[in-house]
Amino acid sequence: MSAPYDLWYWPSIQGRGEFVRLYLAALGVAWRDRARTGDAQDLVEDMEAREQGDDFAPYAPPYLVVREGDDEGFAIAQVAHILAFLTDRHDRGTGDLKTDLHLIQLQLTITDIVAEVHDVHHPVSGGLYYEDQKDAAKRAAEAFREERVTKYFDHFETALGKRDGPYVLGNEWSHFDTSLFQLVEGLRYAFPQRMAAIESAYPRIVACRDAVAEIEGVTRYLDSDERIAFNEDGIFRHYPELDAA
Ligand SMILES: N[C@@H](CCC(=O)N[C@@H](CS)C(=O)NCC(=O)O)C(=O)O
Repeated sequence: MSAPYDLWYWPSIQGRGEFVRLYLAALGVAWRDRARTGDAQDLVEDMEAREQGDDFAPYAPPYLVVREGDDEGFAIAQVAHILAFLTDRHDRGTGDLKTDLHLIQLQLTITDIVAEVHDVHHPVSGGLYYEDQKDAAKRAAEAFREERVTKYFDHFETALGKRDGPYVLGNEWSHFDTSLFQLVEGLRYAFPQRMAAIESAYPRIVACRDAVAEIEGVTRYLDSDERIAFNEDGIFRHYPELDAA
């Protein structure tokens, strides 16, 4: 299958790039993972070249580059923005602008919780090692476990209840659903005790996660070598000292 897109993201983690990979997989669209076929230095050099170029450049990965057609060379960053771009290009919009905007609103709320998950293990600064901010991380983890994750989950559970499910739009999956899948997977990895304690209160979220896993392209991707494992360099990290029921 020819690959109409280049995805640029750090090669050794799922990270934020995974939200884009899962949506591309669901769409049945191939991509080249450029820093995996090369290495992280290629990504650094590509970003530097774009920063010096004429176009507005990505601040940080992930970003997607169109490889063919009228838009060849166009580069777009920010997960929620990339997913909205792909939705338009691959005719996955609902045909109703307000609904499409509400889906992006939900996607941006996933961006928010993903940033909070990252800040649990890096509460002082992303520029410091976890080992240098462990005490603050413990406090951040407790607040995340006790208050934040349930507040976000209540919101997503309610959104999923607006239609019949299993997806937020009903029978048709969207970028919100593939990202919710990744959020649940990541949180199960990072906070297994907490997730085991709360999941039964969120049947629609779990049903949506299960339905996404059955989307043909997603199933194929999850079974492939391209889906690398979660690890402690990524956003969803399992530090046992940060988890509790
Ligand atoms: N809001 C952006 C965040 C992008 C981002 O923070 N990327 C991380 C990797 S997951 C990065 O390399 N950040 C470098 C930095 O913030 O200096 C998105 O959703 O794409």
